[in-house]
This record gives sequence, structure tokens and C-alpha cells, in this order.
Amino acid sequence: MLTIDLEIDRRYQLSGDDFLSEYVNKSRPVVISGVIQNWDGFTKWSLPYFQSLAPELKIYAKHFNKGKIEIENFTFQEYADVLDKYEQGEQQTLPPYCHDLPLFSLIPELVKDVEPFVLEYLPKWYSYKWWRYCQFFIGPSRSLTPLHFDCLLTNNLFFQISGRKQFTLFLKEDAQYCYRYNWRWFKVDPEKPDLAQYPLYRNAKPIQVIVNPGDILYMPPGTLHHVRSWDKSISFNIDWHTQSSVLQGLAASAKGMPLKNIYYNFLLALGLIFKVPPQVIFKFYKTYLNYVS
Ligand SMILES: O=C(O)CCC(=O)C(=O)O
Ligand SMILES: [Fe+2]
Repeated sequence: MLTIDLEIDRRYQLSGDDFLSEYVNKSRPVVISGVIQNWDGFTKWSLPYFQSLAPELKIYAKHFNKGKIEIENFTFQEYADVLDKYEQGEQQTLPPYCHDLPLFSLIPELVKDVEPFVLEYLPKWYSYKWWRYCQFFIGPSRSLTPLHFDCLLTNNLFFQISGRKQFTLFLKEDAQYCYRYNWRWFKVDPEKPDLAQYPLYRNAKPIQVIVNPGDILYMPPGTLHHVRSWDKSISFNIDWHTQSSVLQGLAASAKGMPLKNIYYNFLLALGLIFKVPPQVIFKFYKTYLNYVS
């Protein structure tokens, strides 16, 4: 198969207005640099640092096993030991991936490490306790998140603190070529696509993006992504809607979106469109942060 890898823009310290007009409103992904480097967390964060703040905290890590997700629990110390063994070659099997962890809610002290946060990129509704919408990804080199889109069809700002990751992206139009199952997962493996089994994949246009420490990646709603870590890595994201994307999210109810997701999008629509304050919405929304889908 002939693949021509497309590229996306890389922008330095993009302003909120330009981000909105050139990327969000046009559904174009972008990598933004020059922002994270100013955060204390950029130099401070590591597993031992998290461990020192919350020695008793039990975190969960996931094994992605052919469409099934299995969960294992660790303290940060236990998880750091497993990762060290793997990185030093004492353990061959890939450790589970600490994936979708709402760490700012678990260790609120971490919030001040990412200030000033990029509130100019988000609708004002998120300014109040924005960190409650963030999820962390902490794992070894070679960790993989298989091809999927984010389940509420939100916008995603992804912050890479340490280690590098390779994202293979597809614009939402390419979903039809990637063999969807269970609402948001896709059968094609972009690292070794089986064209005999998945012939339509020939038409898909993968976009390869290396996300380096200090980069922010923006993915528009419905962007497919397959994420391979190159190094031991710490990242987090914030998933967020605009008025327009939440309406499109609700419209996707008719396209097989699970009922639970429709409920969360309905709550966000009440906030973003009908201006119900986040203090009220979050009480109902917060179970989303532990939702494995
Ligand atoms: O970093 C990863 O492995 C997955 C990230 C992801 O899927 C997301 O931010 O939605
Ligand atoms: Fe995702």
C-alpha cells in the first residue's frame, strides 16, 4: 500500500483567538509548543514525586487485550517498581498502562504545577475547576492505546509532560475505512494493517505526529487516534465541548452512541448552551471520570 503521511501544523505559543479561528472552528488538528515549558510540573513531575504526595493512593492500570480491558491496582511506588524492572530489561512483558486517571482530583496539589493553564483555549464555562475534566496517562515505553475516537465526541487538548509519543491520527471522515466496533474502537492496526481483512483501509489517510515533551496536541471531535509511547511517559488531557460540538455529540445519539454517553453530553449541553453553572452539572457528570468504555 502506498501511504503518504500527511503532516499537521506546529505552532509556537498560539493565541486563544488564532487557536479558535484556525483550528477549532475548522476541525484541524495542531501541535502547540512553548506553553508547557513554563509550568513547574514540566520539570517536577515524576512517579517518585507523585508517590511523595500520595504514598497510600491506589491507582489503576489497564491491560488492553483484544477489545477487552483488564484492570490492576498499584500504589505509585509499586507501579514505579514495575516500570523500572521493565525499562531495565528485567521484565519482558509490557506492564499495564495507567490510563484515564483523574489525578488532579486525587492529588489537588498538582493543579498549581500547571499554571498558568491554557484557559484561553477553552470555553469560559470550563474556567471553574477546569482540572476536574482532565485525565492522566502514565506508562512505560511501548505502551499502546489502540485506535479509537473519544467517546463523547469532545475536543481534546493533550499535554505531553515527559517522554515521547507517536500518534497516528485520522480525520473523522476516515472512520468509514477503519472498521468500527463497540461505538468508539476500530479493528485496523495502523502499525501493521491487514489489508486482506480490512481492504477499505486502503482509502484512509494516516497522519503521523510525534508528540515531544512540552508539546500540546489538539484533536478535533471524532479524530481517530492510535497512540504508541516511545519512552516512559507522563501525559494528561482535557476533553471539552464547544456549543457546536456538544450539539453534534447529541446528534450522534442517532448513530449508535451509548445511552450513558448521551446522558453526559446532555449535561454538558445544559452547561454550555443553557448556562447551567458547572457547580451544578459536575455533581452529575463526575461519574464520567471513572467510566471505562
Ligand atoms: O496517550 C494515550 O495513550 C492515549 C491518549 C488518548 O487516547 C486521549 O487523550 O484521548
Ligand atoms: Fe482518546
